[in-house]
Amino acid sequence: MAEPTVFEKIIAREIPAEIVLENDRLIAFTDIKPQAPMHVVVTPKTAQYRDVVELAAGDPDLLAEMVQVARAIARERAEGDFRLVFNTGELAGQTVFHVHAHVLAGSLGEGSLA
Ligand code: DGP
Repeated sequence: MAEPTVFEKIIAREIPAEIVLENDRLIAFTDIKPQAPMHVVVTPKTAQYRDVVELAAGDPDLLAEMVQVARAIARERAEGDFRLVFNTGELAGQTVFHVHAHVLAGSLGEGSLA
């Protein structure tokens, strides 16, 4: 068995996080290193998929649900418009290999990428 990632520890309440939404399949919490006025991470509770490519192939409905949840959070916590970033692979900045979306909203600064 692989070592649990930090997200699995958040899901298991082993480490604290500001949880903004949770249902039976997904959890969303504020990012510890925010890169926009609103920066929330949305991630499946299952640790089965390491990145969005695996998730899209294995459970496209769950990926679609992540997008809907991102929209709901951006409507509730910001003005509704948002960016969705899936860092995919180490060279692209992925550090936690448990698929997750960064939901970013607010003033992002010129040309910034999370
Ligand atoms: P990525 O680099 O795309 O794999 O994104 C991982 C994100 O997870 C990064 O923006 C920081 C965030 N993160 C890492 N550890 C913690 C933590 O313990 N709590 C919270 N809330 N976020 C974390």
